[in-house]
Amino acid sequence: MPLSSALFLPLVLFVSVVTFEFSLADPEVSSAQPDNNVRGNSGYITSRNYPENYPNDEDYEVTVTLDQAGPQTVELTLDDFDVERCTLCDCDNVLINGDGSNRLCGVKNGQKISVDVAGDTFTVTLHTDDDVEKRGFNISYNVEQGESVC
Ligand SMILES: *[C@@H]1O[C@H](CO)[C@@H](O)[C@H](O)[C@H]1NC(C)=O
Ligand SMILES: [Ca+2]
Ligand SMILES: [Ca+2]
Repeated sequence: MPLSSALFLPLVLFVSVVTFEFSLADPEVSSAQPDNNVRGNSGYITSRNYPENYPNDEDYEVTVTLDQAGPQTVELTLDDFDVERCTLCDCDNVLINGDGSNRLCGVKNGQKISVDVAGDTFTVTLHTDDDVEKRGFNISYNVEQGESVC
């Protein structure tokens, strides 16, 4: 029937254009990827895409869940750490437990940081601005001391 095919053809064109746009958009949704979560009393915390460069314009939060609640001390070692450096770490920066008094940036291989953890989780957040992507980090951690409660 001429009328129904006249309606059908534009519909097919419309659907294929929409499908094409979705497949084009797909690889660009990096900020929609889930954040990385880590479990256990020791392990590694890495930035997105490590050892490839991290992306611009995001807050990437890794939540580490330990085997028990605290209070306890966790030792972090910055085994590999390369984050864009600006004065006061205002460009890209890493916060442990959201603690703005201890912003990390620059190249800091081998540095150790002790973190007091009250509960059973802590977070490592990488904030990035709109340019200069670096490799990011591979941080090892282990629970150093737990307070045994009798
Ligand atoms: C982080 O470093 C450890 C120790 O060198 C290594 O085994 C691990 O594969 C690294 N993680 C990534 C994602 O490269
Ligand atoms: Ca920048
Ligand atoms: Ca940057």
